[in-house]
Amino acid sequence: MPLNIVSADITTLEVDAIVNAANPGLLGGGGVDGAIHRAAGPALLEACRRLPESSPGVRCPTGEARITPGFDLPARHVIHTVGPVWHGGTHGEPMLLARCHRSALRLLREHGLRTIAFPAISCGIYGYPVALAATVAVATLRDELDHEEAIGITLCCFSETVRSVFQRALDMALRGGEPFSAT
Ligand code: AR6
Repeated sequence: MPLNIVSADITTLEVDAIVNAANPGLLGGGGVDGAIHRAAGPALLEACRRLPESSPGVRCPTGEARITPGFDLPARHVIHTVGPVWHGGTHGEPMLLARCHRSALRLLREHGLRTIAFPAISCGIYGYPVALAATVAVATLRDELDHEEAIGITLCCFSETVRSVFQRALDMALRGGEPFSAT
């Protein structure tokens, strides 16, 4: 199945799982996290509250993922992951962002699910430059698709501007080039 890039509100997508760009507490927040909680209804917060803490206040460390039902969403499940906060790129941000995508796909497979939509993890409040995040997301997801053809992945961007950046990263990856070289 292909890797699709769309411009949409992720809470409207009818897929097996949408990914939430959450924070380690998993008790909601702004951005896509807030939108998902509003659309899923209060049962989502209760489900998140029931997830065990690995340390005080931490239900999902950066780079890991947790799954809950989707409740009132058209998506059957929500896979919550926590992207890295951008600190200039020298604090393991690309590795952690790649790990988010891999962790979410691992949960998808473990639950026998087939279709998943990702937002632009870390590209909002967490400040990751969109072009750099797009390169990591596209490379990681294409690598995963090489090993698992039976899943369908949608990259769901919240604006046409962000969608075009992700599309460019994918086009360049398909051509085997550097996505944002100076030339
Ligand atoms: N559908 C799709 N994408 C969306 C939507 C939506 N409904 N709403 C926003 N985006 P952000 P982060 C885009 O800030 O950077 C929260 O408070 C948005 O335009 O949601 O990982 C969490 O609790 C951007 O491109 O997530 C954390 O504290 C992308 O989603 C923190 O924000 C990600 O932006 C996580 O920050």
